[in-house]
Amino acid sequence: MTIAEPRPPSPTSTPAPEAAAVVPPELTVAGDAPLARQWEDRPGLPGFLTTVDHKRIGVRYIVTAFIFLLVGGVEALFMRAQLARPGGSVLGPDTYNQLMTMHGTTMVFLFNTPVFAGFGNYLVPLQIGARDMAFPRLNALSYWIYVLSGVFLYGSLAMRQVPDGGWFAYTPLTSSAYSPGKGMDFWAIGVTFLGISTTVGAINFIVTIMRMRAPGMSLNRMPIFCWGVLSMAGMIVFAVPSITLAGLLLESDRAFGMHLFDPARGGNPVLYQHLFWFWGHPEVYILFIPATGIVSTVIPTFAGRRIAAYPLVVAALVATAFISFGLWVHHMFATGTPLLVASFFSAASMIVAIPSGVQIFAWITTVWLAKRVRYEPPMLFALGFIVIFVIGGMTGVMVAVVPFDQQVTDTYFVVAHFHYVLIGGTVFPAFAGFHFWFPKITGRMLNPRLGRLSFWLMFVGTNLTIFPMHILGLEGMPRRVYTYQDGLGWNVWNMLSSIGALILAAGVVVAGFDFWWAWRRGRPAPADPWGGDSLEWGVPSPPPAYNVAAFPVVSDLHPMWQARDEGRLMPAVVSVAGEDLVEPHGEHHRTLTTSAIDASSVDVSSMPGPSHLPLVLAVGVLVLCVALISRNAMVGIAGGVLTAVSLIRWHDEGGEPVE
Ligand code: HEM
Ligand SMILES: [Cu+2]
Repeated sequence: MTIAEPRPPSPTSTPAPEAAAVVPPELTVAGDAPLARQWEDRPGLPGFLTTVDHKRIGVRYIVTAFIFLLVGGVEALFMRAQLARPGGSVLGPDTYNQLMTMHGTTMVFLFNTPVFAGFGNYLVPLQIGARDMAFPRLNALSYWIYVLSGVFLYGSLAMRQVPDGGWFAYTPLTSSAYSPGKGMDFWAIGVTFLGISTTVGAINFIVTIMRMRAPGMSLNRMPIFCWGVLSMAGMIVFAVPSITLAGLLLESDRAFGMHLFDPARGGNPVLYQHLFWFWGHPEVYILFIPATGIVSTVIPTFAGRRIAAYPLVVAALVATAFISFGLWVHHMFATGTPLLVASFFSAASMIVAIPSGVQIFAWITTVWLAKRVRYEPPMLFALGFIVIFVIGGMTGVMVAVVPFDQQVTDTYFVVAHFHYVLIGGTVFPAFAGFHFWFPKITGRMLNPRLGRLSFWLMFVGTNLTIFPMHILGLEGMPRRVYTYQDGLGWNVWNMLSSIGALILAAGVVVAGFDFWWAWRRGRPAPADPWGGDSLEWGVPSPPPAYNVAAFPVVSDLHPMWQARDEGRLMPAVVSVAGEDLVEPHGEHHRTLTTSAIDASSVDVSSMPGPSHLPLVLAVGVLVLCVALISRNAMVGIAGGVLTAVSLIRWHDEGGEPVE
């Protein structure tokens, strides 16, 4: 392995001044170099459809998820318009049930999980100093299946068969006896279809993080965001099979007359709840953990100092990932769960607050000890997250108490609780991430004044929308009602909540405008606008298709700060076993693989390039889903052929060779 020792930047390559200060010129090469030519996609639509570039796939995930956030937000606004006054006539009961179901399903499945897959996709290879994800074609497949499962779910609108049984689709309500139309088939098949994407993505993250970190980046030098993504991915591998099974079994009952959930014929409807929530509860941490990874990246950057207690914060992340698999029955305290069983899950539901507390104190300590804190928009969203999430966390401990939960289950108190932890715990960190990495992704700066305006509108809007729901719940307002009578003392709180929803929506619109405008006309961004500590700030904004020409050698948890503090450039690997990594030969995309724990032993691995097969395979599976909904054998055969042919071709092309 040849390491290029730090030396002054060569006059030829003119990287941005900041980059020149800390990264050897070998980390980037001139635009027309063979490496750049080898990694760049074909221009236009062919490149768009065949790319396997993690950055392009990451951006697609983020943009698509943002669009679904807007869709879910509009659905919520309609519900709030209906509930603003008693006896509302904006929506009828069926439409309300459809909007409520699609809102919950869209926000959790199509916005929240994918937005963090998007951040992970874009950032993990850059933060670990790799050129791509371990399985680039699988990566493309996971995106195509994600977007096509969203198209499939919303295809139900075109068929006027919209899912209406609630986002957790409990039986017997969602059995074909009580939900005769195709709506809940769309839900069950759509969720199962999407599960393929999430699982494939998770496996990709685990292998990438464990085998492709830069030389020297041992696990205790890995950025916290990557720990967040690794924990998220590990949880997905164990949790998603449960929701996949719930969806498949529900569809078997509905489409093939099975009776797994029908008590009259030996089935058990509570089994469905166990399968759903064995995924459902870890799911909220599958969202929360990468979100905390973003917060643990943003807060130290704007506090200008290392995070307090890094090892404890990492341990807290991993502990949360494990403990969260022991909580799911707290969603079922009112289903006749024996008290002894319930008390175990109640205790576990309180224990899980401890690692979250550790992280919150680490963030507060980091800010507390900072010499100077910069309250830029990313930092505001990160601090807003702490305030809103702590309120949600406190009501979480309340509903973990069995007798209290039995009082408030299925009321607006629970709706308030999960919106505080979901909006506070995931939407605010996502917006911190949007503002923090927008310059890196687009090469342009956002407008900080619009950023601050959007933050305050979202912060005030969230609290005004959701806080009154606690009071409504304590006053007995059940969830999932499309209207309510006058004179129950619920009018003011509902009106406040609806006004709050408008303010929150205005904040999201201001942010959307800021992103759209800056992407086209924003001030050019340097490689490192914030003074970040991890490797993504060492490459230009936006990064070249190959990310790094030479692979940085890492010897600190904060490589960019270390190079800056020591006023020297970072050494980097330029060849291994005589194989030149900067001036590559042959077609295959080359990257480094390193050993799992301490990233000491280094090897070169090659990955296949762009391909249309991931898209074709995803379309094949979509056609199979359509065949299931339409019960059409011909469509089924077409989908089967498309899927089989693309799988065989993929295999013949050698799939994902990692030597
Ligand atoms: C943007 C502001 C939001 C507003 C105004 C809002 C409002 C609402 C309302 C009014 C309901 C229906 C409650 C009922 O009838 O029982 C609801 C349900 C729900 N919301 Fe939101 N929501 C928002 C954001 C979110 C976000 C960001 C998420 C998740 C990430 C989310 C997840 C859910 C879920 C899972 C349900 C339950 C649906 C069901 O009962 O089937 N919401 N929301
Ligand atoms: Cu839970």
